[in-house]
Amino acid sequence: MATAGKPIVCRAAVAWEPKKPVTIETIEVAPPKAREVRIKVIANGVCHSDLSVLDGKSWDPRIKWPMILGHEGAGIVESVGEGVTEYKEGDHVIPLYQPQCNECDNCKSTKTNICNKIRQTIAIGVMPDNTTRFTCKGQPVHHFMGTSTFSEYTVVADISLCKIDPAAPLEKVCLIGCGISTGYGAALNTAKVDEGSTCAVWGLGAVGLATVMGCKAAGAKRIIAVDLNPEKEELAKQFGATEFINPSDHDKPIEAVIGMKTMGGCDFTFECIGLVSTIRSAFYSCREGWGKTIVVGVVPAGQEVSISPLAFNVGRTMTGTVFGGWKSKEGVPKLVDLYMKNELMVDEFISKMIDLDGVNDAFDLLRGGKGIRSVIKF
Ligand code: PAD
Ligand code: ZN
Repeated sequence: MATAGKPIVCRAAVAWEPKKPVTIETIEVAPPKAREVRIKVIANGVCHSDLSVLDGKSWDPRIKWPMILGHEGAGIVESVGEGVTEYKEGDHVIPLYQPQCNECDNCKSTKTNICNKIRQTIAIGVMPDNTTRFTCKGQPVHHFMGTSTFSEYTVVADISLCKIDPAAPLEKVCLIGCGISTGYGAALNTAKVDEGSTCAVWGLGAVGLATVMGCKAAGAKRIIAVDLNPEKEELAKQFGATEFINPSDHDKPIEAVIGMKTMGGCDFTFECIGLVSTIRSAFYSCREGWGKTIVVGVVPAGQEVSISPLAFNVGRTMTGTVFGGWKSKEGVPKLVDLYMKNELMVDEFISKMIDLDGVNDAFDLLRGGKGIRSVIKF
C-alpha cells in the first residue's frame, strides 16, 4: 500500500472538551509502531459509553482530552507495524476495546475476559508506548478505549483487534464490536440464564435489547422489559420480551410492580442504563434464594448504590460485566459467523445510517433514549 510507513491525513470527530459537541477535523494519523495495526475504518456504531464520556460522565477520571471517541467499529487493515504476524493489509477486522493478549493472568483464567496487559495506557488515552498516533492542528490527540473509531483511520494494538469473515457486511457487524456482544453475553456468559427462568431488563437501547435477545436464546420463559420510552415496547417484543413496563405508568417503585407480577421477584435482572437508581431497583426485583442481578450499564465515576446487606443474606447476588464476558479475540469472530448463518440478529439493531458529520445528531438521539443504533458509514 502506497500509504504504508507514512502519516495519513484524514477526517475524524474530535472531542476537545467535556460537554461540548465533537467537531469534524482534518487530522494526521501516524504509521503503526511495533505490534500495532493501522485500520481504514469503514463503519462505526454510536454507543452510550461514547456519549457518557462526552457528557462528562466518564467511568474513569483519568481520561485525557482532546480525544477521538468511538469503540464500535469495523474496518480493513491498511498497514501493520513491526512484529505483527497475525494481520496483513486487506484483512477485515473489528477493533476490540477489551483486548485479549492470552499472556496475562486474567487472559489465562477462564473466570474473566478482562485483559490486564495494556489496561493502564488505554485508560489514559495513549498507545502502549505512552504516545498517541493522532495529531490535529499541531496538537496530540488522545485515543479512547484503545480503539478511537470515529476516524477514517485509526491505530490499535494488535491485541485489541480480531480478524473476521471478509464476506460479513462491515456496516452491520461493527455492532458486534460492542452493544450486541455486551448484552447477548451478559445473558449467556455472565448470568448464564437458565431455561424457563424469569428475567427483567432495564433500558432498551442496543445493549438492553441484545440482553433481551440473549435471555430468549437461553430459553427464558418470561422477559420483562423496562423503559421510559413507550416506543420501546414494540421493539422489545421483536427481540423476545414477553412484557413491558413503563415506570411512568406506575406510582409504585418498579421493584414492587415486578414483585407483584412475578409473585416474589425474578431469577435474573439486568441493568442496561447506567443509573444507580435503576441498579438498586433491578437488585430488589430479583427473588430471594437465588435471584441474580447483572450490572451492564456503566455509572459515572464516584457514584455508589445503597443496598441493605440483609438483601444479600437471603441469597441475592449481584455482579457485572464488561463486553458480555466474551474473550474478545475468540468471541467476536464467532458472533460474526453466527450472524452470517442467520443465527444472530444484527440488522434489526440499526435504526439509522449516517455519515461522520451526523455524529452529534446521533448523540442527541441517545440522550433522548430514541432509536437503537445510529451507524456512521465512512
Ligand atoms: P441507550 O442510550 O441506547 O439506551 C438506554 C435506554 O435506557 C433508552 O432506551 C432509554 O429510554 C432508557 N432509559 C433511560 N433512563 C431510564 C430510566 N430511568 N428507566 C428506564 N429506562 C430508562 O444506551 P446503550 O444501550 O448504548 O448503553 C446502555 C448502557 O450500557 C450505558 O450505560 C452504556 O455505557 C453501557 C454499556 N456497557 C458496556 C459494558 O461492557 N458493560 C458496553 C456497552 C455499553
Ligand atoms: Zn459500547
